[in-house]
Amino acid sequence: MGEEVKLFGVWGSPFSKRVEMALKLKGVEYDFFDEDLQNKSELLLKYNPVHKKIPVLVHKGKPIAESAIILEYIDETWEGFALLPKDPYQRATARFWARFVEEKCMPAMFKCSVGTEDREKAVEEAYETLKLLENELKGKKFFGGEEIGFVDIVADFIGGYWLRDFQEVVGMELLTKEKLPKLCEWSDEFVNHAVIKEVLPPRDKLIAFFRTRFGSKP
Ligand SMILES: N[C@@H](CCC(=O)N[C@@H](CS)C(=O)NCC(=O)O)C(=O)O
Repeated sequence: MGEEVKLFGVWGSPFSKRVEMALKLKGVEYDFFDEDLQNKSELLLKYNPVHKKIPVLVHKGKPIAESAIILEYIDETWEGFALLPKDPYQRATARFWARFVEEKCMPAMFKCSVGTEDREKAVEEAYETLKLLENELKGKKFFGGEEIGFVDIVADFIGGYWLRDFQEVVGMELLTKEKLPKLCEWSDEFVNHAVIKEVLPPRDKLIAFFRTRFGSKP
């Protein structure tokens, strides 16, 4: 029977990919259920009746929602690769930056998909948040040091191809070597990481999705 791990997600969602990255890093096997968000399954609505969103992890029949919370659950449930550091201060620091990504960077980046007049301002605001993230990386390979961990995974939209391809499609310059060199280096490490590489969505499919959704360049 095994562990009975099910993940309700969407193939290209950075939120459900966070969960897949964590499961793969831990070496946990799972069944993936690709949801159609225009026509959500009965099971998704049953497992996440509050937000009705993916991802939902179902472990031994018990559902857990919200990707960052799922990551912590995975870290506490399975031994092996540690997503969060053991030291309480370092754990708190990792949670701080993960929340910063969630609450400041992600909304600022999503705002960049608006029309041109507002876009310049939105890109500037997003840049200010990413600059703080860049400073936090300092001389480190990943946010936690030499190994990939919690903050890197929560920041997958930035580190993975999502942001690079999104900015290409909407025609903005945000994550560039000139503007954010350390974040670019980190992003290269991230996409080339042996486990992450396997989990990232097919790039051509992602670009096609962004084109359909945001592609009408004014
Ligand atoms: N805070 C949530 C965000 C998840 C999220 O935004 N999921 C989107 C897809 S990427 C969703 O399910 N949207 C469906 C809806 O809003 O109806 C998390 O971290 O899990």
